[in-house]
Amino acid sequence: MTTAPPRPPGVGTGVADEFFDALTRADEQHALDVAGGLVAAGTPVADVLLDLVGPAQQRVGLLWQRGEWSVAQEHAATCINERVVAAVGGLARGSGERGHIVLGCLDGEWHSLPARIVGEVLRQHGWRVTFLGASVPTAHLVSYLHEQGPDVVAVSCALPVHLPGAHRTIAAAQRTGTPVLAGGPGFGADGRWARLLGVDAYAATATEAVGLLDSGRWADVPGGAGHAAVPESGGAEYCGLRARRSALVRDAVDALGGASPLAGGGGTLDGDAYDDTGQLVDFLAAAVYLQDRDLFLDHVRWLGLVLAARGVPTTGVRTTLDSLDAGLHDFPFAQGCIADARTVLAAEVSR
Ligand code: B12
Repeated sequence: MTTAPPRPPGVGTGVADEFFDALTRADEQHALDVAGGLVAAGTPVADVLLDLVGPAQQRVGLLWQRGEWSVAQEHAATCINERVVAAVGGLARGSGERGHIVLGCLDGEWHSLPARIVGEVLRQHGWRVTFLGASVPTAHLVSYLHEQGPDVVAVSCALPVHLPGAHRTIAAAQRTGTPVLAGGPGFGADGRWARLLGVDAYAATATEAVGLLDSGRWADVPGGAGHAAVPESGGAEYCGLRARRSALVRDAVDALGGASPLAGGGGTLDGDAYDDTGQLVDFLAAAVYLQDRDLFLDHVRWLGLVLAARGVPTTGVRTTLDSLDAGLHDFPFAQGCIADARTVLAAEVSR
């Protein structure tokens, strides 16, 4: 009778807590030791990345969202995790024999760590991965695809505000003959926006991506196979909104006397008035582009949560919405989004 080999240790709650505690204290060495210790004990590198580092990063985000961690604490933890991913990833050699994947973040997208984790996991599973990092300009990505001729280009998106730009990137990449794999929460929880933009495939997780790439059954992906359901121009209302962007932002900032819509006493969230207002307008534009009110409403709901956590009233956001409403009186879809956003904010406030 043969005995089954011992199961490699998984990432238990105790280890995860110890790791998170090290991030909380910004103790880089201890975090590296915990992650490296797991690999030394036989835990696969991919499990350490997906079950230890990934969830810890998400927890960091939640603590920042709730106002319990400062931006500096979040940055420190993220920098440590970037080192952990590099160190742990370097402990195992990938064969690279399955094919070549070029992976990067969409133009304007600075959340590079999620993509980095995905890249390492794919590498562990035998793919040669060229990681292009954060915010890759479309034209440069396309030239690179022409030069390198990879089997797949994978794009990561954390914030749906980048989706109008993503559409151009996806279409341009496909014109080079390279199939596009999309992933990240910015494409919608179920990847529905990725499909609207006509990606060849979408995977919610690195593990799903490994299975999909290994199977080679790209055409079986529901709604995939490179047919966009929205026009690449975004339609007339989107074009009009983009053309009016500067005026919309200027009028909204004037309506608040030069303050950010996120200002109001908390002091930990509000940045530049023009940047904060511009971001709200860009989320609205992305919702108009995809003709999906939820894209804007999710963002407004999130804003309500972050402001409430800091005791900041939503007055600034509401004044901004009023100003956008006036500036977009002839834009029916945007008006619907703004009307629903007021309801969403009111519901958050009365909670
Ligand atoms: C670290 C971080 C940052 C860092 C990023 C540094 C870096 N080098 O990556 C910095 C400081 C730059 C940053 C900036 C911002 N951030 Co930020 N950030 C985060 C944080 C805390 C962690 C991100 C992360 O690494 N997550 C962990 C990974 C493992 O999870 P994941 O993203 O879901 O990725 C997995 C899957 O989705 C999938 N996947 C991802 N990509 C791909 C790609 C492919 C091809 C496939 C197959 C799979 C796949 O696999 C991944 C691995 O398991 C998140 C919180 C969170 N919940 O994620 C906020 C978060 C994403 N950020 C947020 C915000 C608002 C911002 C800013 C707008 C803040 C500001 N006002 O400036 C800016 C925007 C910058 C920009 N233009 O991109 C919000 C977004 C809320 C929203 N939906 O609107 C979040 C959710 C924080 C929060 N809880 O409120 N951020």
